[in-house]
Amino acid sequence: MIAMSYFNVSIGIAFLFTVYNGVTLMEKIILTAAICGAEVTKEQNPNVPYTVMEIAHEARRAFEAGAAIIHLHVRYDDGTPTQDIERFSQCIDAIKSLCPGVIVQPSTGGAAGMKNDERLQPLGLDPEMATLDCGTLNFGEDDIFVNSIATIKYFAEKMRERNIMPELEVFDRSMINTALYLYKKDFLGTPLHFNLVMGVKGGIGASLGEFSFLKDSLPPEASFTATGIGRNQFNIAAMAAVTGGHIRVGFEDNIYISPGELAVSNGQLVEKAIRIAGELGRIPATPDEARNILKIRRGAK
Ligand code: KMH
Ligand code: ZN
Repeated sequence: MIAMSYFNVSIGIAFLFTVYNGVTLMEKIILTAAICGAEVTKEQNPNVPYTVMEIAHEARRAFEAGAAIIHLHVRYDDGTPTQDIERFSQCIDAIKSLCPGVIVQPSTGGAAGMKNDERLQPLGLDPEMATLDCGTLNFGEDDIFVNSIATIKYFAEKMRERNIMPELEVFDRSMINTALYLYKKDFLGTPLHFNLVMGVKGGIGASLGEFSFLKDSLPPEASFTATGIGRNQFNIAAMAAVTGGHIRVGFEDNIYISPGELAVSNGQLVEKAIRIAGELGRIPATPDEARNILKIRRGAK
């Protein structure tokens, strides 16, 4: 009797893990590490990297922990965010030498207030992927992150010209509408890959209901990563893991390993996300597996 119910429970769990929402969950999960960001400072967490070597070593810690993608902002040595192509080039070279094969995904968001062509500079290095922010929102207390539809079209064209895969950053439901509008107008091709960024002050929250709402708004064939800001980081990671999504963690989004305890590195955040995903039946993808899952081309810088 006990053996029978154990058997039934096992079958039930296997079924759940296999067919939830038509997705096979016993599958690889892509970990993205957003190691630096443009806003977070050493005053908030002294382990936030600024210099080229600090950025490269933080990338390595994340890579060794299992990150396949490094979402990259860069700073000058005093912490000022920059989209300068030279600085990106130095950081990408240093990251690639310490993290062989890793996918580097430069930000084209930069910091709020930067001009469009300033933000686009890292595309000149022909990365495999880059972010494409799909709308305007209040960003924290004081800033507005401006992305008009004309701007998004301009960025999408620049990425297409260079065969760079956009990761579609959506901070709210309306931005999915905008992305799908741009797809319909042929500014974006398939496959569509989204990053659901949840919990920015000014954007959508990070509750289970909001996560389901955003996820269920995606086209079924699209892939997605989910990013929870601040205390939402690991809740959102778990939600992504059980629904067939991928996970982003890192200092850009959260500086704590647990409430009140600062993280010592991006690697520690990646390790925790992988531990959670592992308990839920997901295995971290290598960079090459991530390239296959996302169908991104090989051979770019
Ligand atoms: N720093 C934010 C204003 C991105 O990387 O594409 C925008 C941002 C998004 O971080
Ligand atoms: Zn970013």
